[in-house]
Amino acid sequence: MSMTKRVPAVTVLAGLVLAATATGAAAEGPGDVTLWEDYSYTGSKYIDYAQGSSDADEVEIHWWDGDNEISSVKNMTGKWLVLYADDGQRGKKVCLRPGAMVANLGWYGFNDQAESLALRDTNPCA
Ligand SMILES: [Ca+2]
Ligand SMILES: [Ca+2]
Repeated sequence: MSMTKRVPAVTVLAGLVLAATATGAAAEGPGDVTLWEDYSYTGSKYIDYAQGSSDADEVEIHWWDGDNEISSVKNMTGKWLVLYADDGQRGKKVCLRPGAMVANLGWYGFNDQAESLALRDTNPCA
């Protein structure tokens, strides 16, 4: 009967989720913000930040490894991802909705511009 088949399937799925959480190393997983040097999620992965890893969810992109180089982004968090053109969450910004995947930040006029980022509960660009 179908009910007996569903139970193990759910158990396996829960196990996978727990395993991913336990390792903490799953790239681009739920809760992660990932920034790449090149278009379409390629090149150096300069930022792979797990939501909640810092108190204010504010991240400084390294001046040498990432500033003015970021071209694609995945926001796998439940928050708005804000990219700033200057260090310290300042300057021109672009706001990407929860779950946003942007293969080319040029679509937002923001290719090779980000120097810092933050996660926010509401859209600060609205
Ligand atoms: Ca680039
Ligand atoms: Ca920076």
